[in-house]
Amino acid sequence: MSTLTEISEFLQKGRAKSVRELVNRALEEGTPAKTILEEGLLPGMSVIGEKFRKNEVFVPEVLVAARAMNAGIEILKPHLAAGDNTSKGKAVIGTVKGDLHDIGKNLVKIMLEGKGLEVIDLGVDVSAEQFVTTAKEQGAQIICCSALLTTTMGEMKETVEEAKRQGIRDKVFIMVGGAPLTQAFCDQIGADCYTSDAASAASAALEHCQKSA
Ligand code: B1M
Repeated sequence: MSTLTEISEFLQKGRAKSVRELVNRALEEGTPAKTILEEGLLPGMSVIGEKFRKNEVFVPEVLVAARAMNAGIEILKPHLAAGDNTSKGKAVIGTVKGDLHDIGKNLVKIMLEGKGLEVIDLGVDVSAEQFVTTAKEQGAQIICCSALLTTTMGEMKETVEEAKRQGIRDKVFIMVGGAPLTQAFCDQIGADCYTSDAASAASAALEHCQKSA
């Protein structure tokens, strides 16, 4: 079995310690961090997601798998984020109100930092007011909202409306993403940018900062 397949298997079993060891081994073997993420960790989490959907595993198993995933990402972080250190812009990031999923949001954060953006991470369960007030106080050009639940993605519209209420809509670039989102939804709520993955989000954010500099 290849190290990447083993990473996926141990992630599915929620074995954080083994995932850590295997991710380190894969790095030592010269496997690029992006490959370890995309061909080891993410496929493991996809299998868990599919089993969760079919009621073959339940929240506790998903939670330990998520911990194992985060353990792997933590090791990859310096490798994924290795890039330019000069600040290219400032972004506020969070998972929207009512939503506790943070793995995708954390990946977007790592990629943004890798592109040289300063990132203020508000964590999970973040209200529209928190997003906008923080962006205003910190002078951030970008707000990044992540949502994984169909029941919470509507919160992103609140963020767009709150930015209008606080008078900063024309100063802040609102980016949205997460598994249930689409470009059509982004257009419908009046956000500025939708991307389907973390790396594209970081490229779009950098492009916006360069254009508006
Ligand atoms: Co939850 N969960 N979960 N869960 N969970 C999903 C999302 C679900 C699809 C599972 C399923 O049914 N197949 C389903 C949602 C159904 C729906 O809404 N249609 C679901 C459910 C129902 C729930 C609960 C309601 C379960 C319950 O309690 N009965 C509950 C809700 C809790 C809450 O949030 N209030 C719940 C809880 C949990 C755990 C806590 C156990 C755990 C989260 C742990 C954590 O995040 N720390 C969990 C997990 C792990 C999942 C699955 C299995 C995996 C999510 C994940 O991390 N994927 C998920 C199934 C799935 O998605 N297939 C599922 C890996 C991650 C890298 O992908 O976050 O999509 P993702 O990020 C991607 C892109 O979307 C994008 O970049 C990343 C890739 O590069 N991206 C952005 C993300 N944010 C972006 C922002 C951007 C741009 C791109 O710009 C700003």
